[in-house]
Amino acid sequence: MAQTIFILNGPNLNLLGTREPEKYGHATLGDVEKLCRATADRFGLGIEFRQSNSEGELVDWIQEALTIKAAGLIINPAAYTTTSIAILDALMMLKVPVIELHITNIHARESFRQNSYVSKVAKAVMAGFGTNGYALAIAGLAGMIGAKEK
Ligand code: CA2
Repeated sequence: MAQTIFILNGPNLNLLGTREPEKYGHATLGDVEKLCRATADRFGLGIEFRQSNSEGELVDWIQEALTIKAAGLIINPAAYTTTSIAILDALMMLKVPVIELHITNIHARESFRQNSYVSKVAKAVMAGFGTNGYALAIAGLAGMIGAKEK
């Protein structure tokens, strides 16, 4: 059976492609989901691609990833990156690789975006590649979990 990876997106990312295209590009979250499906498929991986504006729902989904024995998890925690100990605690329970992803290079932006709780448990961090970073993160995660390109 195909291994499944979770790709979680935090608050306001549902508006991707509709605001600040100079920072975040023109792709919508629907476009990003398609990119992720196509990329994961190359590696024979299934995906659960989700977005929530609610911290608790993101925590529930991380716990679900644990329950269904997901093979790995990619998260763009958005503003919860620097505030959510609840998300950090949930991620700490996972035994599989966690990849933190940001569309922009948070280290070149305001200092308040740079102190990430999620980085404390992330096996790798992807930042600044625009929405193409999602495809790069899937390829990197595939390598970590031994999923070979078809
Ligand atoms: O660069 C990233 O991916 C961020 O995680 C995006 C977050 C920001 O708080 C982080 O510091 C960096 C913001 C998400 C807002 O999403 C929108 C993007 C485009 C248009 C509207 C909302």
